[in-house]
Amino acid sequence: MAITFYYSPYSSAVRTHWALEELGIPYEGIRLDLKAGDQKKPELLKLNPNGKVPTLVVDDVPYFESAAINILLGEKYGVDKGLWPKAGTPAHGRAMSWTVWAAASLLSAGTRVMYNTSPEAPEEQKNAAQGEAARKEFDGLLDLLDAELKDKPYLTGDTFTLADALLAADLWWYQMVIVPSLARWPHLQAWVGRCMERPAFKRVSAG
Ligand SMILES: N[C@@H](CCC(=O)N[C@@H](CS)C(=O)NCC(=O)O)C(=O)O
Repeated sequence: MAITFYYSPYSSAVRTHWALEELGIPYEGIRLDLKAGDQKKPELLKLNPNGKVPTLVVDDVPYFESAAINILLGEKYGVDKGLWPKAGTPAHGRAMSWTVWAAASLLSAGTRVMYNTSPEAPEEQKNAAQGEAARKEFDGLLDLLDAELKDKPYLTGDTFTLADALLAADLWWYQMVIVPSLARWPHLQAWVGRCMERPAFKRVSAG
């Protein structure tokens, strides 16, 4: 097995970096300088036509889109290690669904909140009404996540999985950019805290 991971810190690649560290499988990490445009170099575009991080190459097969990569990692290496549920179980349904929910539903609302309200976003692109609508949608999604975590410590039940890693990685970023306090969502807040206590996350967040 040969795995190459192209990444940049504080990016969508944290989702995959965390998963790789949890799995404890050998991989070569190649850090890209996004500002310098490393991700758009022809050799990188051949692996990831989207020109972004993360990109993962497993035994010469390239993968892009972090949710797809993490699902692949879970299916291929996570089941035996108890980090990804077995296909056909209710926990597997939850792990798949929350992974895609984070990448499609929550990220869509979160990105719109950021572009319409964050001080770092260009002023001329901001629209207050859209920002308000996106914030309502984003907060509502966190409400449902909070309710989901009311009776269980992790997204699929009693066990931490790579679905928790992916969504908690996003919450880490959201806390930095659009939701500094999670106090309104106590179950979600406690879950984020539990996930971030994990040594794998500590290694990744250290840079
Ligand atoms: N949906 C993609 C998003 C990837 C993405 O937007 N990556 C950003 C960093 S967070 C990037 O590489 N940006 C550099 C660029 O767009 O040139 C995924 O989850 O893999």
